Amino acid sequence: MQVLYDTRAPNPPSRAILIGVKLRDNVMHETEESLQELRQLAETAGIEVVCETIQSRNAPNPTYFIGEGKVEELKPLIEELNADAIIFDEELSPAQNRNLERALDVATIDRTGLILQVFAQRALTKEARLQVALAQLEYALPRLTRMWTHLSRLATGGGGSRRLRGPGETQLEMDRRWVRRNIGRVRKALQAVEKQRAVQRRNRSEKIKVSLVGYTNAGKSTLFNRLTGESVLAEDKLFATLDSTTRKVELPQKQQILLSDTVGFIKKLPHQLVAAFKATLEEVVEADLLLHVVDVSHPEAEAQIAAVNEVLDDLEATDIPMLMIFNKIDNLQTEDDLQILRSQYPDAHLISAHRGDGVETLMEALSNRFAELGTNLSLTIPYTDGKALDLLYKHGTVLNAEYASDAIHVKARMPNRYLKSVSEFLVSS
Ligand SMILES: Nc1nc2c(ncn2[C@@H]2O[C@H](COP(=O)(O)OP(=O)(O)OP(=O)(O)O)[C@@H](O)[C@H]2O)c(=O)[nH]1
Ligand SMILES: [Mg+2]
Repeated sequence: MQVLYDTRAPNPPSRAILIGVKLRDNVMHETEESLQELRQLAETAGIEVVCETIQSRNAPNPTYFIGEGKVEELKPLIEELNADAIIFDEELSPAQNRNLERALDVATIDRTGLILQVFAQRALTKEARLQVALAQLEYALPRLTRMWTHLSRLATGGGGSRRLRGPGETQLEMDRRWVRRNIGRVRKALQAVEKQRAVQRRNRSEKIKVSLVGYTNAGKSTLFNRLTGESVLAEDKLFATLDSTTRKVELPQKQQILLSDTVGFIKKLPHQLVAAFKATLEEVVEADLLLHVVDVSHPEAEAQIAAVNEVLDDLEATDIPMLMIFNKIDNLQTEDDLQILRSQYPDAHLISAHRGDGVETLMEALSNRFAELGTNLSLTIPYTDGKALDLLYKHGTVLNAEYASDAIHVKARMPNRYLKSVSEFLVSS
């Protein structure tokens, strides 16, 4: 069964008012920067932003998140600006979402919903589409009344027709059942795709794996292209990359590594998406080294680093060694901008993936690092030379040992300085 879910909303809104809320513990400029990012997300989704507004409150209003007075203020504004949506820079509860839609009679989207929409529009491969569909369905389940028009498109290819109209509650119950059934279907389809991926991954298990991680738009794909000679999509848009791409790269000391470009992270990345993108994010979790790419020319660079670390924490990937890569140094107005970050991350590599500055030094550093970690070797060791195997266990990492009738066939990684002692048993490296 071919399941290719069309995850795009059929009638996306076109003119939106953005609403930020500065709660007691927030700092105004952070709320403003976050709203700026929301604008970028909206524009990426093809929505025109007709107005931005920030409300300061001690705590969210349980009914509307914003205050009732603010809701009243919005009514004429929506009319005047001919807006067809309001977009919140927060996660609304399903009830708040519904109440706002009823009160204002326009589509109400929260930050999570918007991020899901951007992902939906940008998902090109089957796996990415399935992952987005899964996240959307899980997000939709408690919000069904609102999401319905959107969800009706998700049915394509999933098999099984459904009636569109039914009386009140029954319809809702039917919708819920339908969504649950589809969650099951999408999961199954994803499992099939993931099986293929697992096979690919097994074939690569002996290679050193390096993954690019970082905030969306930091320049991961640009760096990936520069290091691999590839031309994956790199552009000034949020979430240009949704699939991971892996290529072989040879380092200056001839070691071969597998470099993966991955999906970018963002503040308040919906947990449904992190969960749904588990397979894609395996490249991150299974890496031997992470290159954390940061756009140092961004005013929020520090907060972005923190947001990325949070997602890595969520993925339980904080134990993986990580190199900080400060990108876009060509964009910096003065060196002063860097000082605080430099003092926090003295080992960070300063580069411009775009112009190429610092990239060679980075490659050298990687090569030195892996010289220590070792080269991948295949060896055939006769049973009479057990000492060689001991050496491998002592100084290197034995990845696989097969005891055949004539000899032991070993795949291992060994620091270069010990290579000589086992070189006579090498089959190939
Ligand atoms: N000035 C400058 N721009 C850069 C540099 N590296 C990347 N860019 C630009 O930054 C934008 C984003 O680059 P990408 O490589 O797509 O970023 P990404 O991290 O892969 O982003 P996502 O895939 O969306 O998460 C593009 O317009 C790049 O041309 C750099 O060193 N200097
Ligand atoms: Mg990218």
